[in-house]
Amino acid sequence: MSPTKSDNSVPISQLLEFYERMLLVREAENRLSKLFADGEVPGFIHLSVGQEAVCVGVTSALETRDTLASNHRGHGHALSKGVELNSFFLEVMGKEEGICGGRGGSMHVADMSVGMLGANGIVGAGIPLAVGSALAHQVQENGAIAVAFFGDGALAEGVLHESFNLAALWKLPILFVCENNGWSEFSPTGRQFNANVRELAGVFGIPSAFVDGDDVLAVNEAASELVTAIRAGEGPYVLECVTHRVRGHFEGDPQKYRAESEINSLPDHDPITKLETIISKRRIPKKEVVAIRGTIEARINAAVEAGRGGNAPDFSRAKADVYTAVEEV
Ligand SMILES: Cc1ncc(C[n+]2csc(CCOP(=O)(O)OP(=O)(O)O)c2C)c(N)n1
Ligand SMILES: [Mg+2]
Repeated sequence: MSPTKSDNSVPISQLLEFYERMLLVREAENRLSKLFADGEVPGFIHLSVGQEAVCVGVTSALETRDTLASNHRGHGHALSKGVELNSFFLEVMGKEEGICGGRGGSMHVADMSVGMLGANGIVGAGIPLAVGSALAHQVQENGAIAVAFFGDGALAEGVLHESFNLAALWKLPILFVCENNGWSEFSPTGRQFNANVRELAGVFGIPSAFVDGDDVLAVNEAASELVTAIRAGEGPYVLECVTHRVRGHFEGDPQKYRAESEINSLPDHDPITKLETIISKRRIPKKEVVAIRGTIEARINAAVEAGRGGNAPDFSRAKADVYTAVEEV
């Protein structure tokens, strides 16, 4: 992997676009946190606050035709892949008008029209879905690639090892993105996996790269390079992004297992603050940043109102979209 481009070589329009895209994820999740605390979101939610540079950096290197499979911490993956904001809020708030009819909620947001194959509550389970999607792209020769997002908690899952094997064996067009935030629920990574993801990839002959997952420019540069190689037919790659989970494992988690010093150091890693520093060094007028903040806030206010205005799913339709009629033979 070549060294990261200097901040000065990234066009201002691109910096502002990254900023807007990360802010959308951050503010959507901050609002969901409040809605959850107020009882307006059913089920559990897992926020990716602090990890926005990974989803935005990677998806900015993708096209709509590319597909993405996510995990339980998937709001950023969904929004940055292009799931429409109002439909997203309607879904997470459990409403019939949501993108999955309000039946999926936070951990099952999916939208095939933008290549979002779905969030997933089972650790590791999105990975083989992305492998299957990559196989479909290969068979159809459609030029698209698949991306699997997973956390360090998926590293010890057998399904990841099987997925690496098949992807390498069949030279599938897939990028495996490990969001390594050092925690798997309440356990540090080292307590449940005795290697690291790049060593594991190497065993299967899959090349890998490693980036600071709190630096959107570094993530995007690395992802763009790997996506180009994968699209050119080189087969799978692994991208490990080291990042930081700011909130608890789930909303409401008191995080007693985490050292105070670690919690206190989290603001130093904030990817949005880091980008703001770069933006201010480039002398971009502050009013441009303020305008972006205003636009995001207005969009989120509208999405929350849309979510509140939606209807609860009709229980009589609970089995809809689960079974399909089979023709008699
Ligand atoms: C197969 C399976 N085992 C255990 C769980 C319980 N569980 C939910 S999230 C999680 C930790 C996931 O950690 P990681 O993949 O690193 O993602 P992060 O929460 O750090 O984003 C666990 C063990 C589960 N959902 N599925
Ligand atoms: Mg983790």
